Amino acid sequence: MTLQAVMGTLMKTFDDYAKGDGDSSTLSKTELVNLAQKEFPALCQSQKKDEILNGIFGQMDMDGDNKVNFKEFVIFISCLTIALKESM
Ligand SMILES: [Ca+2]
Repeated sequence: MTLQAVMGTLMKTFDDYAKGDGDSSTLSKTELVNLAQKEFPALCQSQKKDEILNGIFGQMDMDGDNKVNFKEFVIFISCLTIALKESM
């Protein structure tokens, strides 16, 4: 897979989950939970998943408007990727 394909996957994944409600340009908390359940199943098996997901949503929503836009989504995925590499 090329890096360009990875970027396309990021865009498509965001769009697929963001269109769950009337506003397809942002992820609501419900849409983020749906995304996490399908894309990060191991996380959602944790008994603390509600606490974890609330914390993640708060960290992703950098401007505090209670929605996650594409820029906030990509910045968070990048930070998560850095943390994953550092944990290896
Ligand atoms: Ca936001």
